Amino acid sequence: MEKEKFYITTAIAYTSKKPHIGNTYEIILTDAIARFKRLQGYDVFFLTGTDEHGEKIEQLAKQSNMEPKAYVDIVAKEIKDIWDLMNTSYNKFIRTTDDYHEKTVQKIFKKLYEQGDIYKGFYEGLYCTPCESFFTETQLVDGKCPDCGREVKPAKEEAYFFKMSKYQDRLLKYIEDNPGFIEPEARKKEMINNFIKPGLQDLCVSRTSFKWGIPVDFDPGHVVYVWIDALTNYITALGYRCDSKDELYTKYWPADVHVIGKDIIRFHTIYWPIMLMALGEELPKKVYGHGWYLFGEDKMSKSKGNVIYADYLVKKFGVDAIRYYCLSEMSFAQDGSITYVDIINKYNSDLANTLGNLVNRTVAMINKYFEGNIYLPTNEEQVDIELKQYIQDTIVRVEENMNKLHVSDALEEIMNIAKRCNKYIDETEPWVLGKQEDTIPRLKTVLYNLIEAIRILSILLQSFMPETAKKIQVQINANVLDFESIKTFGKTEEGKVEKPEPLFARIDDKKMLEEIQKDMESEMKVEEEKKEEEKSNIITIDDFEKVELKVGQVLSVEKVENADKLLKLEVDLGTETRTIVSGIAKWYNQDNLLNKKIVVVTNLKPVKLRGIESNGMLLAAGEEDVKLLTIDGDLPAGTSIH
Ligand code: ME8
Repeated sequence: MEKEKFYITTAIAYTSKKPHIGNTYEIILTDAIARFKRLQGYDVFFLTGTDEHGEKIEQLAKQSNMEPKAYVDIVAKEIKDIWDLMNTSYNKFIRTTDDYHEKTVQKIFKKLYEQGDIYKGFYEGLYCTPCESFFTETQLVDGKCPDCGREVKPAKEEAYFFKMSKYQDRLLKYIEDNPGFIEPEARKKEMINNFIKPGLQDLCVSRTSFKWGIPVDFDPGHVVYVWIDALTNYITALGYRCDSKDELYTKYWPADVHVIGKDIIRFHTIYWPIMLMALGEELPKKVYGHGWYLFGEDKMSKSKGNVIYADYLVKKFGVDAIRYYCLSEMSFAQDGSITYVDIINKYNSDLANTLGNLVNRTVAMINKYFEGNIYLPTNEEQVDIELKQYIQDTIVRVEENMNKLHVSDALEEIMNIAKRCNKYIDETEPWVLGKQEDTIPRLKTVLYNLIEAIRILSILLQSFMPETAKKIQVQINANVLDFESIKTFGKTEEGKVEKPEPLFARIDDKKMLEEIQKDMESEMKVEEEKKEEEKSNIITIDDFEKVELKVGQVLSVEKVENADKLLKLEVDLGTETRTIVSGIAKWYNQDNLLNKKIVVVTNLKPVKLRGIESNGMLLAAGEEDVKLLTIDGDLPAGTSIH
């Protein structure tokens, strides 16, 4: 029978800077869902990638003295390396600078323009550069950007717009007809009541104020503004080419779920479906906006120095411990909190004490009593029936939770199997059974039940902690590993376990926190040294080239009334004459200045001195005795100096 398809995506991460643990949570979450679906027998396609255009990225590249493409190449690699480090099983990593994506976006833009969904106009509003978004006055929070809380500035530019309102009734109907489309439910009401019902604003879809974007091919100067470029990744990655469609697209589209953060729900549940309607394509089945990880109670921010990165956490705690923490500490539709103390506590209680201990004790007892041999069970007691029932019920609850995307609840249920098994050990007291010959058959049964429970647990765990699940399966030599096999208790056959290997060594919390403190201090030192370096007066050639210098010839010299030090000069700059006010009256006058060829800074912001606008600056040397810089030889006025 052909497998049912399941297409799942993450948001594509901005290549503005290295992703923090919050962004990393999203790929781990999506990975757990994708792996679980594969386990359930679906044919899964899991897409992730990077969002690489925009003004902010252009600015950041400039600050690093780099071309935007060279800059995004570095950050995209950093992102991909972290996704790989976290052992995520994506099928494709798309970059919005990929050639096929750029070409398709141009075709899409043109098609929408030609069919009248996009028109040209002017955009005026309050603009937030980091978020690359315009806002109206009423959308601001305390006069600042509602998304990031930073300053906004008034801006106006020629731009193309997407007529959103044309599709709003159809969108509303789709949302109402498909109750599972927007998750969580509360955000659905917000989208309907705050955005769709009051009437959708047209969306600005091109920009002229920066260059780093996909060019609108029929109107040079315009680049496609971020959302058409970014959202369409979900279809271009599958081979949607506007005028043709690859097999992959026909097979996997529409998406079964777009997993994204709560801040971009509006873009995915309003603009994206409307773009698809305009293209005549099917809409995604579900958009799930997860919560955000906070550092304790605070939003993570570099300036607050509370940004946590996944690679550092992995170095300290290991990949699976971090996957486990991230997946279990954020409940469905809520925000989560992350602190080093909480990670250590959870690691010690859940991973070292509950899970690690269970596997270790069980494997150690089988080695101790039966030289590693697993024997089939012989006699069943009430405690065994209860254990089996508990496990069967739990499997159902895990599946139900995963189908609802209640991932942390599913994981908690799985961990409860380990707790329940530890309780079973207390109830059956294998160390007592091992003392007498006549209870040995019972001991064999108890240890069999534990190994079988651990096998089931490891299969359920593999979507969340793949490496740990594998390690467990290797230790117990489990070879029946399919999902169906866990639905009947007792698939383990006679066999042997390996020697016990601890899965998670307990962490000394005091020592670990001291280490982290030290690491943070040395990182802060490096940051400070970097800042000091930036503050020092070394400049790059690019900095120097910002100053525009030209040869100027003095055409007239006048004293400024009531100002002993100032002279007003008219200076010929070849294509124009400028008025420059300069404080050189003590050393210069008409006689020694007229017709002189001097050096002028021509791109300085004009200033008013004694009511006269001075438009440029002369270069001179000395404090007590001042001499103007002149030209050695003859060059025409206006010659640029470099
Ligand atoms: O939004 N906790 O990219 P991005 C959890 N390029 N999730 C968080 C988070 C936190 N503290 N901070 C951010 C973009 N995220 C766009 C997406 S999709 C076509 C374009 C989530 O790098 C955020 O909500 O800023 C988003 O889903 C993802 O990380 C990438 O964020």
